[in-house]
Amino acid sequence: MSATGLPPYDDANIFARILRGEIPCRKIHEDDHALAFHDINPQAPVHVLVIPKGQYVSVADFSASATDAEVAGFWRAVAKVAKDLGLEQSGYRVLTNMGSDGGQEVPHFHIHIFGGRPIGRMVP
Ligand code: D5M
Repeated sequence: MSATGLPPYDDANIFARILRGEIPCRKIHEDDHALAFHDINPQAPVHVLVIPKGQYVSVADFSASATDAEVAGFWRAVAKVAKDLGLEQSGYRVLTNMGSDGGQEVPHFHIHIFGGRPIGRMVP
């Protein structure tokens, strides 16, 4: 655990490797604060991941440690990607998993965007 009580960032995680260009991704968007790419195991016709460029483990770490510019830039990128993918009119879902109970597999904060069909009510 780090001083915040959250786990330390592991820069060997798969999204860190994508950010460093060590492994490929199907990129949709990139700017100063965010990278968006298609999920390798899509759960909907559109299933995209948006990740911050900074090293944050989870939404808790991002919220505690990112600058206001990073937070704003990241969320603007999420909305822009959904809009650019044509999801705004029909709608979409954004979701993040945090920690073991949340089912988080990759320890680099990321938002899932699901769309392209009715996603339905979310129940665990
Ligand atoms: O979800 C982690 C997500 O990351 C899961 O939907 C698969 C996806 N994933 C894993 N590796 C890759 C690569 N290499 N490219 C694209 N997508 C990937 P979580 O919220 O952590 O459970």
